[in-house]
Amino acid sequence: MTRLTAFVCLWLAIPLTSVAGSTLDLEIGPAWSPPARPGQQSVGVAYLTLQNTAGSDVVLTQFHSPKAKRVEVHTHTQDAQGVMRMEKLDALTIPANSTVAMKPGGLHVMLFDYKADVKEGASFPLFIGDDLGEKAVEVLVRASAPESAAADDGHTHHH
Ligand SMILES: [Cu+2]
Repeated sequence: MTRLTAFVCLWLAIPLTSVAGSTLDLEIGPAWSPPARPGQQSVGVAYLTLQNTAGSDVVLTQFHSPKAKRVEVHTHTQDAQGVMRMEKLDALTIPANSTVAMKPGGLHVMLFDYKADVKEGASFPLFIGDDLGEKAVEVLVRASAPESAAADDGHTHHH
């Protein structure tokens, strides 16, 4: 009887968390976006810190925001001529027990047909998700990375 109860609970738990959209097992660190510059209002960029404390990889495939018609994840790569180019990623993998920190010049979220009606100090929602669920992230509009974003970077050295 105990065994049957346990089985039923487990079976119920899976679809319920899925419906709630809480299956996305990620801790989101500071999310920020620099204010749009004059003449650049149609394209925005955002940086997130994504921490996966679970024992399995999280593969993000869904990105959207009411602030943009299209949201993509880009990486910067250097071509043979030394020119930095942006490359679209179809999926962003956050490996198990790892943190992926986006930053200027590296990984970033690109917002196309961006509605630049948010001023510095304001925020806007960004939705990220995998095949099972999604999560809303509040992106703060500010001129530079929050202190804690830099501190989360495992490569930061203090002097
Ligand atoms: Cu880009």
